[in-house]
Amino acid sequence: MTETATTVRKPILYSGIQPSGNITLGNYIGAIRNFTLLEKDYDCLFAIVDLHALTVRQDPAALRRNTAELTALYIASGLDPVKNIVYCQSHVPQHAELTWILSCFTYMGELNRMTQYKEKSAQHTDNINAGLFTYPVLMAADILLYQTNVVPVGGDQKQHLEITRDIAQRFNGVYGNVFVVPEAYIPKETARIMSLSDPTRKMSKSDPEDSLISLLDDAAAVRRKIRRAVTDSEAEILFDPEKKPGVSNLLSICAAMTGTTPETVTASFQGMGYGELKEATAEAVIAGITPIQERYKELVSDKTYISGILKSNAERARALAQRTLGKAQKKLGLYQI
Ligand code: ATP
Ligand code: LTN
Repeated sequence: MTETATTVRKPILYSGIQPSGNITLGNYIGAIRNFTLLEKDYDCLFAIVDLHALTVRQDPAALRRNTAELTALYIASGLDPVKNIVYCQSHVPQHAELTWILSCFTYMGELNRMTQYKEKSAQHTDNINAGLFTYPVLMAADILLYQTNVVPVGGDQKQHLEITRDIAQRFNGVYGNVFVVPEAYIPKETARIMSLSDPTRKMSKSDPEDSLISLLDDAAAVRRKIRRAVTDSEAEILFDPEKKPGVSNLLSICAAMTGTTPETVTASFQGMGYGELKEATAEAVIAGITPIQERYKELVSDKTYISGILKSNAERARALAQRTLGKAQKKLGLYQI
């Protein structure tokens, strides 16, 4: 039988992570791992959003290193950089160009309501820059440039997705259907991994080393950090994120890394102590991240591999982005030459 030449186009999925520190177990469980589960059903773009990272002061050498590291970790975690477009935001100038256009379709009042802006400006009082304020417009440009249908993100990004939809609808309302209005994909069952030193806050890659597990931590570091993780003075193993955030965080991590639920892990630890739970959690993390680290080492041992991937994927992304940007420019009446 001959195969028909018709290829059904898959919906487009877009997501991004900032190269603002060591990629954490939270980033893996909350984001990267879900991407690997979704990639077969979508045409995917996974960005290293380095322009977003500039909203907080970055050390140049660290930013360069983190960009290469995140690229390699995306691939080492299972994302195919040929089937998907794994690329770096600053390599595609269309992001910055569309941001300007979209900022003329975004209201100050809308940006003022953004929780992330309020939080980050409270955290960095010495550097409340305009980029921090217009961060969601750049994020809208990222998404809208590729006619994205679906955006998998954590719950913290829901507001940014809503403003993206509002901007797209506002623009389309005036100029016709230029942008696809994207949907957020926020998996309910995905655990929010909390800081090991303060389990009431989420684990963040820009926080101190002892509060997070990096995907590149060796086994000894994982064991040490989990052993020191803050729990409480009781002894009972219960999954109750409100009353027992520390223990519940360990149960969530252990469950996510063994492919089960926190309730199942809780049941299997009845009659045991925190020491045993910590040990089992550490071993589950080590078993989950070791294969990623092995693949990572192979990828970075070839000095030209990562830059080659970034170069070819930037070209693919630019071609797609230019189609949308050109369409928007034309509709706006910017003189075409
Ligand atoms: P930063 O410390 O620079 O703010 P971050 O670690 O919070 O960084 P982001 O780059 O903002 O990470 O987020 C990348 C992705 O990882 C997002 O989809 C986000 O929802 C997810 N994510 C980040 N932290 C966690 C966490 N602790 N648990 C689950 N998912 C997370
Ligand atoms: N703001 C997001 C990172 C991000 C993003 C995007 C996610 C930038 N552009 C486009 C999805 C789609 C964050 O901080 N997690």
